Amino acid sequence: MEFLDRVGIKPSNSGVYCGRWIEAGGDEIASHSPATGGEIAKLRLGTVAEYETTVAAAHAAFLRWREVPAPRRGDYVRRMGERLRERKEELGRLVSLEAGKIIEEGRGEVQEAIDIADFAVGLSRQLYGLTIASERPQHAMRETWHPLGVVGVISAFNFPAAVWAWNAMIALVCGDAVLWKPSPKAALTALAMTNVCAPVLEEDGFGALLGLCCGEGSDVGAALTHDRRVPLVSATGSTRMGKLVGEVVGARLGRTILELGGNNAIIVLDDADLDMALRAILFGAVGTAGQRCTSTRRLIVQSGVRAELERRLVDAYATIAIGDPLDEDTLMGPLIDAGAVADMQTAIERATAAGGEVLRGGGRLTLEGDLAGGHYVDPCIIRMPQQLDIVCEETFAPILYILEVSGFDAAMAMHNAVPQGLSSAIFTSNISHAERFLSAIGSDCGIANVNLGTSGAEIGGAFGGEKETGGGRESGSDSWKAYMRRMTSTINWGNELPLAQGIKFGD
Ligand code: UN1
Repeated sequence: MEFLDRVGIKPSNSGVYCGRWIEAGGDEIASHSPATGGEIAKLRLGTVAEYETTVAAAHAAFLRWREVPAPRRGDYVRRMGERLRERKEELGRLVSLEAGKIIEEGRGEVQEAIDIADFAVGLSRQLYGLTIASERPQHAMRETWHPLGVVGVISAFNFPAAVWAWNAMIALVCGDAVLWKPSPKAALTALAMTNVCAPVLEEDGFGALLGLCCGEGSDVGAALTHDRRVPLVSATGSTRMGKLVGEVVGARLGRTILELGGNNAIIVLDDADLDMALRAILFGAVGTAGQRCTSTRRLIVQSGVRAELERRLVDAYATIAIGDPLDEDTLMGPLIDAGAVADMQTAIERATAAGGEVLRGGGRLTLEGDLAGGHYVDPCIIRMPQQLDIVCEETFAPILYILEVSGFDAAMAMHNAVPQGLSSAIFTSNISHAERFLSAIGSDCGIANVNLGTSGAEIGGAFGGEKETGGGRESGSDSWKAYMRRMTSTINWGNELPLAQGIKFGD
């Protein structure tokens, strides 16, 4: 696989970078393709010892980086974006090979990293503070934003490149350093992203700003979350993991950005455009084999169109090409590993035991030839009598639960009655229902869409969700503020010392 060489992946690799690749002291693991089960390459994990080296180097680099003017920091990020453009195809192939998502989505993921780099470049000239009218004569007030320090990034297997880029590109222009602990299930992509981006910084001795320490959550992850040199930890993954991270970082009063589980629904009302709804549901529920945090897991459909939509979905599912994610014609690749296949089977068993009716799919698939060792499944549609416990949980697999409702109010109540609050969507041609869905009494999610699906957000908006999704926001809009510290300053340019609130003190 020659393309791996072009993004710096060798048969054996170190998983630790601190301005240069250093020898890692942990176990050597092999990264396997979920599509074939075959080994892609080996990498040696870091331990707490290498974590220490990496964080110390990142912190030292931060102390110099914070003095570089933000637009000049943006210029480094611009050059990273250019290098990502040059290596888009190779990186996209690696994402596809290692995470199992189809090649088109692999490319899309690298494009998402390029887009956020572009966004960050513009942002580097727009880290605006405020001026505030002072109540005191001859006084001025202002807010200034300053760099924070080393930002820890914990990323999941399913977006092994883009989610790091959301954090890293923004953190860099904000004047921070980054220390990345990727999922061991997709660590080669982390190596490759570092190989492509860090040389831009290395030229000026700033390579350690993009620290990388592949390792286990129990040692490297724990060291990172406990570390007072890391004022902000941005973590993407399960709610279980996020609660741990939140507790540990919260106990030292550090900051977190948590982007955790989703249980995203599409509501389809009787007046919806069913052609559009169908396409959105397919992309949301089957795309990335249901392994996005934004994947569509619930379809809440009004009685008048339930039967037709169900029929059309069952027909459409039957046409989905399942197979090698690197084949351009494939629409659904494998799940990440055998554990994910088992979790899907368990969820289906629980749903049927509770009265759910499988309308199609759900089984494990054994494909032929090279693909025989892959983790393939048949995407599943289950009609549920009610929103029972299993429907309230996030299962990272292509299971779509269908729930019938009588109208908008019932749909809305059901929609919000789950613990998670990431993404949501409604299909309707009724402007009143659409606007109510987006209003304070509508969707309780961080993302709410009208006449498009739950997944596939653009980078320009703030990304994240409420409730057990963790409340963090990453990527666009003003998410950058979480990566900086705010300073409020009052300047007295007169010759008196008036006190605020008109207080007289010994005058
Ligand atoms: C994730 O699954 O963790 O909105 C991120 C989307 C992508 C990002 C998903 N832009 O589906």
